[in-house]
Amino acid sequence: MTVHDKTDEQRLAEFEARIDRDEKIEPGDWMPDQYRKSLIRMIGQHAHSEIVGQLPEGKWIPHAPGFRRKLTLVAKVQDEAGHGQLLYRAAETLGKSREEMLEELLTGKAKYANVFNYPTPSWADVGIIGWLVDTSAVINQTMLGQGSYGPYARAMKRICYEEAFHIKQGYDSIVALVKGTPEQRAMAQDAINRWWYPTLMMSGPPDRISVHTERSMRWKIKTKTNEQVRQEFVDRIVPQIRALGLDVPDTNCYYDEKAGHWHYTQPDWEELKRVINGDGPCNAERLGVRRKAHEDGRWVREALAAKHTQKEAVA
Ligand code: BYC
Repeated sequence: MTVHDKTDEQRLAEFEARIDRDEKIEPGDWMPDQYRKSLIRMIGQHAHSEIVGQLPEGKWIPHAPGFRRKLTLVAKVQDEAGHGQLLYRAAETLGKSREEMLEELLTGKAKYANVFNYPTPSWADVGIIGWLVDTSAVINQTMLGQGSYGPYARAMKRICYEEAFHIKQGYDSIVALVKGTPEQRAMAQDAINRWWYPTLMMSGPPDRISVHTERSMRWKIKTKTNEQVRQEFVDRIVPQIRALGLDVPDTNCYYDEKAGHWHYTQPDWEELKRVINGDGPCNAERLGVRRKAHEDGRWVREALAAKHTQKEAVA
């Protein structure tokens, strides 16, 4: 019997057996349509998050306090662009073109991480994104690195390595503020107050209302649920915040001895829905900047395409 003689049920059973054995699925392998679609959706959204995610911090590059902070921030923002490239490439292996994905981002059809639709009015926001947002991202992406699709899992390993460095740069700049003047310490606290709930939301809606978790867990697209990832984030970050003498902006956040976890107040899930569907404080601004950058870069893409055509004609 060749692979072509098999029924869809047989193929699905073999595919699921491979997943159960923790084998990686590679681009040319048979996979259920829904597995392919789910990965394209998730990797595409992830790529968009890296690209749009450059903007809230990037706007601080000209205003970074000092040469060393500026250099580090430029490198971090460039890393995020690189992650976007890696991820678009990983999604392309599943059959969707980068142009289609970018079109969906620019027309507002595709989602990207909620957190990047919040403003960054102070320098402390840059530190908090590096420290809190990247910690949440690394916990999630370490989990995704155990996932079943080879190209995505491998991209995660490289990305997590760089994100771990981003956490250090964010933490380091917050430590500098905490050790500074009372005004600087207040800036750090104010940034935590504003980013706490959006960062909690970053791990996704609660498991009871998450649409994709069940199937994604079955096929190891995700290897932990949204709530497991969020709890890991809270357990890691709360002691760090308190160790710096800062407050978690949740009066009902306490260590639950019996559960062995930090208890926290649930975010406003209606806010997450609004923000990811286009109605957050900065959605219009972020997409506006992306659209302009896309237009500004058109001549480069056209010049490259012309050069390519010319080479083919000569050959
Ligand atoms: N933001 O069924 P659910 C970074 C959507 S960037 C936006 O739970 P799933 C960085 C979800 O997509 C790293 N949308 O979904 C960069 C779905 O919508 P659709 C960002 C969200 O997929 C620069 C619907 O809500 N990380 O580190 O099982 C500077 C239902 O949700 C969000 C990634 O992108 C959200 N927070 O789980 C600094 C990781 N939550 O498609 C840092 C990859 C939910 O049905 N993505 N939605 O219309 C994932 O791990 C998963 O997609 C999620 C959601 C955990 C986010």
